Formats: sequence, structure tokens, C-alpha cells
Amino acid sequence: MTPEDHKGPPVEAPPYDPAPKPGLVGEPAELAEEEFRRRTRRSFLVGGSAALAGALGWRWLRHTEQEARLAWPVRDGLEANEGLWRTLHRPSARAATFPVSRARIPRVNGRVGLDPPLDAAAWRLSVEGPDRQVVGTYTLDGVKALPRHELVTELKCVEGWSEVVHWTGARFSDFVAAIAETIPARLFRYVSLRTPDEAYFVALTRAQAMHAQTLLCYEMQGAPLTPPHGAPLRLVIPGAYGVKHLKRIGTIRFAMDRPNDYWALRGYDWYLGH
Ligand SMILES: Nc1nc2c(c(=O)[nH]1)N[C@H]1C(S)=C(S)[C@@H](COP(=O)(O)O)O[C@H]1N2
Ligand SMILES: [Mo]
Repeated sequence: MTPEDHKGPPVEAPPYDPAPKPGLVGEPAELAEEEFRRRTRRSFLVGGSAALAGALGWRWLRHTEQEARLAWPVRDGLEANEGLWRTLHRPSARAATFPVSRARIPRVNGRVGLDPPLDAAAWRLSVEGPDRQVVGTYTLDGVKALPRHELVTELKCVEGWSEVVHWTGARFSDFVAAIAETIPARLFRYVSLRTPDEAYFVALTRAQAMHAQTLLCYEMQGAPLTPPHGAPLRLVIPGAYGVKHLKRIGTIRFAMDRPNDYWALRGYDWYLGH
């Protein structure tokens, strides 16, 4: 998919090649995660005592401003221990799925970034590289041209409620595969998703983003998303709490350094996995 080539009528889905392509950004999600874990284990070994320091102090360290100034070996150790934490506490296993008969429309929760009235015709998904340069803009039809996936999973809010929801959308990993030529393929380690006004923003690791259940979602309960639920496109990431399910995506930024996250800045855990 090349930028802005979907303005007209829907076009045929781009060829989808599910064959493993190790080293390419378009590899299937499970492979991408395996590669991520391999690299994490390797940097854990290389990290040595820095990794140990990270094990003792990562919870504190990762919330400090100093993180960006840490020397690379220390930083690798720190990130390796976050990887370890992820593996122990939030395995890459699939989130539970449910029969579609269990699904309901959830309550509307969280309206940050949804205030400006939605101009659906003018909406574009903007993709940025690590330096925040725009490398492509895409229409909703462009996203819909990707293979369609349905998922019935539980939306869990940190406020204590949950609802089984029927979602439909494109896999985030398929979108990355489709735009692989326009982003620094292989290089990104994090993804930042933001509302068009940038008022709400969530950050994900590469492994979270490339997980097979992470969707760029355009339908809820078999109908197009309504504006309060995130029209025209929202994130669905069943391995994480509702806060990460960003509604009304405006920008996807691929990053090397860990991006800010709306709720992490307000004291919540950065991953908010469950
Ligand atoms: N843009 C935006 N997306 C958001 C939020 C928000 O405030 N703004 N809140 C999040 C939270 S806390 C939850 S629980 C879910 C709720 O999704 P729903 O309103 O479709 O039930 O949206 C998430 N996505
Ligand atoms: Mo939430």
C-alpha cells in the first residue's frame, strides 16, 4: 500500500503472503514476538550486572527522566528486565475469546481527544517515522482493504468493569506489512498512537503492536464504529487494559525510544497488561 492510493473506490486487497519472512517487518506476529524474545534474552546476557541493577530498580528507573541519558549497556539491561517482566506477568499467549452471542456494546468510557467533531470524509490515518516526519497518510478504505479479522474479547477497564465485545478490523501487523516500504522496516521498537488532536496517546512495545490479536478496528458488534466508540478507527489490544484501546486514531508513530503514554504520565503502569 502506498500513501494516499486509496482515495478512490476500494481496491483489491494487497497480496497477503503469510509465509514467514524472518527479518522483515511483515513477518507474522508470532514470529515477530519470537524474534523480540530472542533479542531480549541476548541483551539480557550482554547486560550482565547492568541487568541485575535493572532487576532491582527498573520500576523506579523507568519512571525517571534519566532513562534517556543512560549509557547503552545500562539501558539494554533495563529493557531486558522489562522484557523479563513481560514474559513472567503477561505472556504473549492469546487473550481469551468468546462466542459472539456473549458480546455486548460496552458503555462509552473515556472521551479525551474526541471533542472536535469528527469529519469522517477528511479523516486520514497519518504514519510517522521516529523523527516524527510523516511518511504516509491512509484512508479508511486503505485499512479496510487489508484482511478482515473478527475478534470477540473482553474489554477490561482499570475502573473495574469489563464487557465482552465483538470487534472487526485489520491486524496491526498486516498494516505494518503493507506499509513496510514506507517505514524504517525492522527498526522500530515502540509504537505511539495518538488522536488527531494529540490529546490522548498510548504507547506500545513492538511485540504488543505485532501481536496477532492487536487490531486496527473499524466495526463494533458488526456495525461501523460510532464516534463515541472511536470512529472511524480505534485500537483493539486484548492483552492490555481498556486505556490502551485508543479511540479515533489520527497518527501512528514508529519509534526507537519509548514514547510517552497518557496514563503512564499520570502514574499508571506503562504496559497496563493483564
Ligand atoms: N481517544 C480516547 N480513547 C480512549 C479513551 C479516551 O479517553 N480517549 N479511554 C480509554 C478507556 S479508559 C477505555 S476503558 C476504553 C473504553 O472504550 P469504549 O468507550 O468503546 O467502551 O477506551 C479507551 N480509549
Ligand atoms: Mo478504562
